[in-house]
Amino acid sequence: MNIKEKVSSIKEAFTLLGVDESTLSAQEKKDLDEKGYVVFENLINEKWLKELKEKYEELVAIEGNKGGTEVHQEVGTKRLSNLMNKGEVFDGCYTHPKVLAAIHHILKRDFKVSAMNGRDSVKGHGLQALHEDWNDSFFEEGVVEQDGDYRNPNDPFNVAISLWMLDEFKEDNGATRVVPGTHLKKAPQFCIDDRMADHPEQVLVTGKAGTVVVMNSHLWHGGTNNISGEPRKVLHPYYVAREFKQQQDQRKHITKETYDRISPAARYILDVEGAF
Ligand SMILES: O=C(O)CCC(=O)C(=O)O
Repeated sequence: MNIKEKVSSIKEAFTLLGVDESTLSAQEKKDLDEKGYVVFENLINEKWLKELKEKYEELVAIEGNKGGTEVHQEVGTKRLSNLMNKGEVFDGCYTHPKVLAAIHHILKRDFKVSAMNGRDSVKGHGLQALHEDWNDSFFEEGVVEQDGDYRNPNDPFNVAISLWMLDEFKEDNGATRVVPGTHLKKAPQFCIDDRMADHPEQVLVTGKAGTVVVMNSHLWHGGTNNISGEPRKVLHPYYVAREFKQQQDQRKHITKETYDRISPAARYILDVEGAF
């Protein structure tokens, strides 16, 4: 296929990006199925890591208290959004073959980017309620009938996320907590009373800078309190099954500069083909 041709399925995008059945090992697939997440160590090389960190800091300095406004702001947290339009350095994150293979293993069908945000909690902040990332905002108004959960346990999974650690995630700087296996349960608000409290089965996902975690977003998870105040910058390329709404309308936000720079496969994954 010519590199400039239009891509019309995730299968075609995968062929162009070099994703196939062997991209994930059997153990990686098992982790996703059973624990609900998989850890890829050293996925970001040193040079790229440095560039990503520098760009993150540069954007935080430029955007100040406006950071994250395109999608979401959070007290005590330096957030960024719309990163696909804020630097070529981010192009390789949401199109990384290993990440895409893991996302497809979770969603098992055609999908697209939902949003690409960044998050860095400051000292004494960052604790989030245990949550899953699936809620009624993904449906057109009036479509969802709330019956105690937003997803039937027999339905396929709808959302998945990758966590790109730009700093080391430690026990005391606000690493993400997860409760392994809970992607197979109902959402936490229907199962536990105090979602801010530690959960007896929670695990802190720690890792060196350069580690990437792919997580089923129906897994119960959340940021923890940054006690030490050391930075814990993370990027969140986040995906949704193609039939649902994106957290950030990519077609509305895509700039001509980004559109012209990225590949047809990337345009398909952002769902912006024909925007210009
Ligand atoms: O950055 C993290 O540790 C997780 C963030 C998260 O789950 C969220 O913002 O919804």
